This record gives sequence, structure tokens and C-alpha cells, in this order.
Amino acid sequence: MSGVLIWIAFVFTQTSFSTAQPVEMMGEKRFAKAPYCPDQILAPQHLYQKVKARSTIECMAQCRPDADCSAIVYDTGNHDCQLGDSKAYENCSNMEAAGPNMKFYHEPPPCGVGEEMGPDGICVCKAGFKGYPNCVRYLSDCDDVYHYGNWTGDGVYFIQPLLSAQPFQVYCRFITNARNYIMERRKNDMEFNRPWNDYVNGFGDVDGDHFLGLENIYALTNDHKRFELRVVVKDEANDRFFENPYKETKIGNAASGYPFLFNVSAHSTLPPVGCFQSLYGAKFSTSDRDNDGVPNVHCAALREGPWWYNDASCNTCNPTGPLVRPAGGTRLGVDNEVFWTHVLGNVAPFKVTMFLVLQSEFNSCWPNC
Ligand SMILES: [Ca+2]
Repeated sequence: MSGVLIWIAFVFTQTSFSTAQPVEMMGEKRFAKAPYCPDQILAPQHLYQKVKARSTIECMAQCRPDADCSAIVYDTGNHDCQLGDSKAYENCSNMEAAGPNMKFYHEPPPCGVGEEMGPDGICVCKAGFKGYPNCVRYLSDCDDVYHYGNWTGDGVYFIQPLLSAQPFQVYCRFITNARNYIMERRKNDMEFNRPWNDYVNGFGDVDGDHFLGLENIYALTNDHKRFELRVVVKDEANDRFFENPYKETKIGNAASGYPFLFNVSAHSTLPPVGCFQSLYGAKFSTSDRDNDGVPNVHCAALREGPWWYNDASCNTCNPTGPLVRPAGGTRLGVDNEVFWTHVLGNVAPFKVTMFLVLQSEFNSCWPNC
């Protein structure tokens, strides 16, 4: 066995050095502009050799094969290429002011767990990690809770996307993949016609009827993951109806009125059919905040349903309106009742559920799960 390994190592070594040496050597050592001490170069005592080079690239090429070399100072005027022998550049007291033509590059230190090399040569936290220089994983959504948190089954968990100043609770359910519930109307024990601030901050019990809050949804959908929005509405017989998923759903920030956004080009049929079809870019409105953009119309007040509105028709759905649950299961046909005409027509919704799920993990069982 050891003989085989030696033979493999021998062949590999021979191959590396006989055919690919220059390329391999060029690729071994990366360089970056030293970020620690701007406009400074290594002091002379940390430079151990001076050679000539026609360019910065050629100077780097002189450094690469030298195991002692980890930095260069190159003068584009006189073509002096000085090789540095230590990581001294990490301490500005080892540096001095750069001359007018002096360029300084160093070999970036390896990045730690949870880090990657940033564009300016400093390690930064990878997506999903925060707190450089001690990058730790954070829980940005239910999928993170499932994989990295203390998952004990479907239920309420704390998450904290980067844009959220503090952790907040969300109901997480795992069916093939993790669902982040943003709205639930199942028990009809919660008033949904509420003022602006309630919708900004969220209300209700995340374990029951609730709205997660525009600020929380904003933070959740503007972290490093792509979500698609799914809607489930149920009729009196508890039959389920499903709204087409809206891919890469995002909520814009407070300053822009928390607009509803999705990636139009990510859909095979454009735009996707459903209540949200015409709501791209619509701002959120409540009975005390008319953002629908239509003069003399106040959709949220008319519908008694705070939601995204942007035209005089005031939408083809009203998920936050009064949950009438009429006997017989047919809509009353009034403005102020829950309806979802794209999937139910005149059938009255008795339950409405909305959740976000990671787009990259499209749920193959949908909509039969
Ligand atoms: Ca208006």
C-alpha cells in the first residue's frame, strides 16, 4: 500500500514539475494591496533583497517562488523591486511613507472559518456569518434554525437577520424545507384592521393568528438568501387552494413605503398570475396611512384591510379584511370581507396562510404538501 502511495506521489511530483511548473508557481501566491496602513510601504529593515523588474506583475513573479517572500515594494519609476520577508506590514510602526512611484503589495493572510477574502485584501465574514474579526454564524431564517439552531420541531423560534437590530420570533415549519410564516389567519381570534405601526412592528401571537411585521419581513428578505412567497387559502370545507409562488420576493425599506417586490424575470410565465400580479412595487397602506397612490381612494380603509395597494381597483384579494366566514361559504360580495378571487372566485376564504420558503430549495411536493 505504501509503495503505491509513494509511486502516486512520485508521478504527481514529476508531472507537476516537468509540465506545469511556471503556471503552478505563478498561482501559488496571491497578492493584495495592503489595507492596514494606507499610503505606506514596508520600512527598509523588512526588505531583504532588491532586484529589477519591468512591471509590478514581474516583481510579484520574483516573489512568488521565494518561500521567504511575502510582500513586495515596487517602484514604477526606477523599476526597483524589493522583496519583503515578514508579515510586518500588519503593524504600521514597521511602515514608512511611500514614495511617489512606490507600490506595495502583500500576500494576504489566510482567512479563518466563516471568513473569505474581501476585495480590498482584508478577510470579511462570509454570507451567513457576522462580527468580523470573530465571524460567527447567525440565524437569518427558519432554514438556519433547522440546520444550525436548536431545532426541536415545528414551532416558534428566534431569528435575527443582519438588518434586524434585535432577535424576533417567527413560526417555523419544516415540510421538505423550512417555511417562515409571515401571516396566519386560522382561528379568527385577532383583529387585522390595525394601524400602521402595528403592521410595521407585527402583531398577534406568532404561534397563532398574526402578521410578522413589515420591518421583520424586510430584514428577513434582504439578507443573503432568496425567498419565494407562497399563499394557502382554505374554504369552509377546509379545502386548500394555492397561490402561485412569487420568486425572489422582497419587501423594500421603510423609507420607500415597504413596497412589495419580486423578481419578474424569474418566472416562466410573466408576470405570475394571482393577487400579487399587479402589486409589484406597491407601497403598503393602512387605514391611517394611504400609500395607494390613487387620489380620492383609500383602499385600505375601503377594504378594512391593510395591504399593498397601487390602483383604483384596490386589488383582487383582501387577506386582512374582516374574516366573515359566511354561512354557506359564499362571499357576501362586499368590499370589507376577506376574499381571494384569483383562486376562490366568489368562494369565501376561511383561512389564509402566507409563508416564505427558500427559493433554492423549491419544494417538489408543492402544492400537495
Ligand atoms: Ca389614495
